[in-house]
Amino acid sequence: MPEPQRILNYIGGRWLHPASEATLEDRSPHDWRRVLGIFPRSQKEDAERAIASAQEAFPAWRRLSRIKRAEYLDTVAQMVKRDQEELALLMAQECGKPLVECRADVVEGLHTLQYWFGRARMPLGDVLASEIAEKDSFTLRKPKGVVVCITPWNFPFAIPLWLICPSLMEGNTVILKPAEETPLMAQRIAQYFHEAGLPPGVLNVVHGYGEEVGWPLVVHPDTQVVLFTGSYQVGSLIRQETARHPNKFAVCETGGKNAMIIFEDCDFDLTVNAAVMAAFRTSGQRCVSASRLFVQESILDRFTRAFVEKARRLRIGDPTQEDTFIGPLITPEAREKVEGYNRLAKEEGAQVLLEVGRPTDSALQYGNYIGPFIYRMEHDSRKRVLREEVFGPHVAIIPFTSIDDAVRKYNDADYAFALSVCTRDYRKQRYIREECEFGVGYVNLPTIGAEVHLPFGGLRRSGTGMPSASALADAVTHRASWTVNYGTEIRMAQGLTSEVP
Ligand code: UN1
Repeated sequence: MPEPQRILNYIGGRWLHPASEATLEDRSPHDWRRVLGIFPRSQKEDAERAIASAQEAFPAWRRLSRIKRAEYLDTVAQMVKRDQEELALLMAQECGKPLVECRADVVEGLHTLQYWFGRARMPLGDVLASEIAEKDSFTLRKPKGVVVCITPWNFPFAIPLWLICPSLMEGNTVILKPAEETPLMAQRIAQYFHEAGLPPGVLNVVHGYGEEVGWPLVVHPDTQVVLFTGSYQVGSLIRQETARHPNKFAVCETGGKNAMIIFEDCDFDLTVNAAVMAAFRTSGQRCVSASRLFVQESILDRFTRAFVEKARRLRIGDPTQEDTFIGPLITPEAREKVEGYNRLAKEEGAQVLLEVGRPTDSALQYGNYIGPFIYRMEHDSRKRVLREEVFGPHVAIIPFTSIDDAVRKYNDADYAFALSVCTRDYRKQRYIREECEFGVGYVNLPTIGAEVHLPFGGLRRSGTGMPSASALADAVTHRASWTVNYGTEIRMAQGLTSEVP
């Protein structure tokens, strides 16, 4: 077995041990005995060091031209292109996603770098007329300061870049606190920016537990923005905390209970494939994975048979193998949580259609593997399994009769993130779009696979209602107005007199 890699904090352009010297282990989801990396268990002191360095770097960074700032993203993009395959393999080992999905995650990160590089040359505000002919008004964006990015393990490359790239390009400095399950991928991101020659302190990375090093970043008066992707419980604490500060703002992406609405006139084979992808890609561990399939009663049996048959045949295995569809879950605790929900579904009266469980293959015995769990259940908002986010290959098939019945059942939920409607009827497509609450919507597609130039975010428990990805420019900048008088005297708008006695 190869030696575990040494992972360090990156603060002020230097690779540092945490002040306490304490460390944590980064384990392989495929073989939990295997330690891939040793990383810092940072504390408040380390967080404060990173904040001081980000604060110090801010004035010079924001004064640099927007286009020059963006050129660092282009430099990193070139390196990522060079290393794509190696990054994907490392990710498969560290986070357990099948290789094809890891490649897409790397490409999504690359697209993010390219998108924000290009966007630097696009307008950053408007020119507006005034009531007074001698005046012009402008809008512009001003960076906010130090941005804290707290990111999950399920997209360990793309999501940190989603948050870092707009923050840096708009002139903020950044502290990344990556998930403790995927520190190696975060280390790679820091290395790229270091190699690109980013000035010290503009990007900092601190590793460790959320409670120990993430929280001090959130509560500190000198951090202005918190960008968080993770659980509703943590996101909600962050929102409450940031609300107490006069000058702090949070954007939180906090999961979903996403759904597909499948009508009898759908393109059947396409829809079955879309449902398999939505429910089981990433083993259901996406914020946008579908765990509720609303199926019109007239095709319920036919759809169920086809869907269950496909799910039964999905290949569970080592994520570094090309033909694996379902890799291991991220941790043993994650698997126990999913198993708990599978049991709960039965207790709540689910009719189980497929329960693959833990694979018996001895090659997978040390991994966090679990296969698909599919059940049929009538909609009932009191059932916890139909309300709570499971984050695993666990999916309910729920019958509906009419379009209004589908809308009512769909909206009867705590989360509102991704929605897909499958029908050939354009009127139904539009009705669903107008009547259902969601942030990321699809027609005749799975609920997964959003592209980086779209806004990405949900409502209710799914987020702050301020989307992420391309929409983040609004969160990391303040839109200021700037009005200039070219006249030789003061003339006021709104009919206000400018006479001064
Ligand atoms: C997530 O689920 O946390 O839309 C992010 C998608 C990916 C991003 C998912 N582009 O499926």
